[in-house]
Amino acid sequence: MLRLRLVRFWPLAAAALALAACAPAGGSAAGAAPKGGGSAAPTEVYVVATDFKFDPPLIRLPAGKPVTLVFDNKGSVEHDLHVAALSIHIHANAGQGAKATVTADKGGAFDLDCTIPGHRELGMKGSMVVAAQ
Ligand SMILES: [Cu+2]
Repeated sequence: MLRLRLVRFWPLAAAALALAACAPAGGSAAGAAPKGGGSAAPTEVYVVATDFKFDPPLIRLPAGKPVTLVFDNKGSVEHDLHVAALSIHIHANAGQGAKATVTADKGGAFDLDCTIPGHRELGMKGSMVVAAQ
């Protein structure tokens, strides 16, 4: 009996550690938001900006579902995440983060860039692909 319990405990502990490791570091949030909503809570999509690119450069969003875009600026200057076609514009100062919850209600591939002058030309551009999921 005891042996069986130990065997069952470890996969759970490993899963908890894996979840903790995936949590974003830094940012200004004092604590993690409570997750009481179950499947109703928006999915979070992480985008990192550095000088001068987006990681990943191609961001996929589900159509018609709320998604929280978490924009983490790890660069040494300000950056933003801008998708004109979807009215998305998230700005973050150097070393800071920002987030916005969006619902993309049309499918397709849309141009994404940073609107700080000169940054697009330096490589801060990509695509946001919206599709049914
Ligand atoms: Cu930029």
